[in-house]
Amino acid sequence: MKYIINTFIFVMFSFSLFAEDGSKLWLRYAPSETVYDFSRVTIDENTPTLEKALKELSIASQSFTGKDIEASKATDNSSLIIGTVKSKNIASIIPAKDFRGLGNDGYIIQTINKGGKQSTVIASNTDIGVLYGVFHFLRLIQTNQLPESVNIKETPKYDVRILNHWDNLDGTIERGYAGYSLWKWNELPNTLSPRYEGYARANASVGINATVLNNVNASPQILSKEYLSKVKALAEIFRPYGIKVYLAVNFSSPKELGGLPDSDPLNKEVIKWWNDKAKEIYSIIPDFGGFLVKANSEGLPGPQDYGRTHADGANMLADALKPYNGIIMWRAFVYNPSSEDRAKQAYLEFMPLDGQFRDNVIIQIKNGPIDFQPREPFSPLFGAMQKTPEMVEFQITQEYLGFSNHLAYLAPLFKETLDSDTYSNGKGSTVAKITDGTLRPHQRTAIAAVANIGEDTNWCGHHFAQSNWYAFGRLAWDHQLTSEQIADEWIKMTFSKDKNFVNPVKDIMLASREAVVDYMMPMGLHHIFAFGHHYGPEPWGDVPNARPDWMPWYYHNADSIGLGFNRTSTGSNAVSQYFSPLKEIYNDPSRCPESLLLWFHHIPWNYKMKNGRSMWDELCYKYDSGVQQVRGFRKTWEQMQPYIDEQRFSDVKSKLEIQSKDAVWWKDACLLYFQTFSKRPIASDIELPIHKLDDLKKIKLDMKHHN
Ligand code: BDP
Repeated sequence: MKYIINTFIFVMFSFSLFAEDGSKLWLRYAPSETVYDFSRVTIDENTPTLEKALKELSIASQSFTGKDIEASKATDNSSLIIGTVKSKNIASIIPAKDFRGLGNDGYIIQTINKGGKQSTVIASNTDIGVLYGVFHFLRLIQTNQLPESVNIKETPKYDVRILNHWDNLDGTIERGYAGYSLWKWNELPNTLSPRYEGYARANASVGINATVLNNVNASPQILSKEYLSKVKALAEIFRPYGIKVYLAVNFSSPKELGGLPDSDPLNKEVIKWWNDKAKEIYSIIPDFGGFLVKANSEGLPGPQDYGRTHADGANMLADALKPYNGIIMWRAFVYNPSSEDRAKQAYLEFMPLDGQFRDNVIIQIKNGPIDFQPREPFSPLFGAMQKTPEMVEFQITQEYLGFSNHLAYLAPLFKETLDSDTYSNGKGSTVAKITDGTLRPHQRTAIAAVANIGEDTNWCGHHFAQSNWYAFGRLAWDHQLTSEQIADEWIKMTFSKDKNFVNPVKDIMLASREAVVDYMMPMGLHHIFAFGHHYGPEPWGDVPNARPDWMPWYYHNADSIGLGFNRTSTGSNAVSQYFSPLKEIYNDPSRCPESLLLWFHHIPWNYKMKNGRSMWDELCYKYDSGVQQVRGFRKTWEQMQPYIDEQRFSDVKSKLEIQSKDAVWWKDACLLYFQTFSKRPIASDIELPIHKLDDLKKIKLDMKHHN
């Protein structure tokens, strides 16, 4: 009997090596033959963060080699020496001047030779810097990149590297596709899910140091005493991992929660209410980060309800948080149903306020002027506000890129924005350099992204969606990393280091975002999604009495002549919001990048593209190419079975099947619908539509859980 039990345990154990559910993310620390032994660690300090650093080394060492670490204060015989500038051991090795310029989060990783023995030193000004250094060191090992001798000095490009959770207090997530919220508000603060720490650890491993816990469409309740005690519990778990908590606030909180007659930012009682609230928050969460605010946008309250400006509103909150070093991230995502092109509205609203904001306000601007579309030009507000700190908001959750069903690696999208030249301070004024302080030094720089994390076992719904969380963190740390480098390290840590797996999968990832653009909205088309849930195509969409700026026809403008939104000087003149020479380039169809042609121009169906095809034919080829690419991804993935665990292999496989069907759905819906205007045949050498337009128009998805 004993024998049988043992065998059973053995079988279970070996099986678990092969069945992976994705819950470990990129922190699997897969056993490997070529592992550097770092089991003897020297450390002569003790802080909660350094304990986490040791814990991480222990998890990794056990997983790599089965050997736990031994920590001691003495340096003899040690393979790894870690500590801050305050450590005696570190001070005897690294000269004080080397710490200059490392700031709070930067670190040094260096190989030293002592008495003929080689060890690695990880040092920083602060304990959190040491933790980041430890994660970097472990990443080098996991990706087989640890050289004989290292000499690394790293500092992050942005001060605040923040996730925005659109999590509601009832546990649902707006635009969340990985199940319900991680935050169990009804259990907090008494029951603490182990996933809270897992979340903090994963963020710290990529350098994310801040989080907004709740939806920008904020409930005033989040500021109640009851909820603040729950927030405090989370903040305490996150703190050793260097993560500060922020909250999204509802501008009407003084009225809704505080019972005041209004929430006018110039009303003394309202000001007092916020001051008192700030005091209360900081008394229980001393390192609280600040507020994120969506105001006067999509029906939410704001200062304009009282005839005040966005600056009046933001400054009032900024003053309340200033004594505690808190910041206000004030969103520029504002637009109203009006005769003005939606793409122009944020700029028109905010430009006159440039210079009026307090220095602890940062304007948070979505990467494009509309709304997280598969492709948009960068928002013209970047660089335009000369006297106001600006930050980018990306969307990691795939609201407009196939939810957690489609494989879309978003580093290329993030980088496209960050690398865009705004020309605001002459050539080379990229969005990255405007926002990271290079061209415009500001007190604090920041970068945000809407998270795709939920309670699903694999955190993000699709195994590959984890790469977007990872990529955002890595780019927030260093936007000069290439999409390829990031994909490479992520694949090696998450799946396998075998080049027969890494290379083809990397090719899939790098092509994936453009494939989505091709089968959904090529050539600058945008916002032709199904109403409300934004999953499938609905270019014909026309909901009675709905706002025109929520309707696909508002954006695509298909007619008998052509397709696209005329934003040139003869149209809405949105091009005028860009600096020269961009405004002239975008204004001229022959110079405008073809990837943005229909964003800026209404183009005739027979317009000749650079490759000689008519615009209509090119549209057909683009849609078809999107479909063919996804088919290719599927084929490649089929070959990947031998390299990874069965569970993740088949999970991804079935998602790719959905994506492949969806791509055909998109192509057929868009081409058949636009054909009713172009009256031209589908290009003869592409795959012909398999659906009928009338049938496609009948599809109504039940997306209750997806808002
Ligand atoms: C849009 C989403 C909506 C968000 C809004 C926002 O559809 O759910 O509330 O953006 O960013 O993309 O505020």
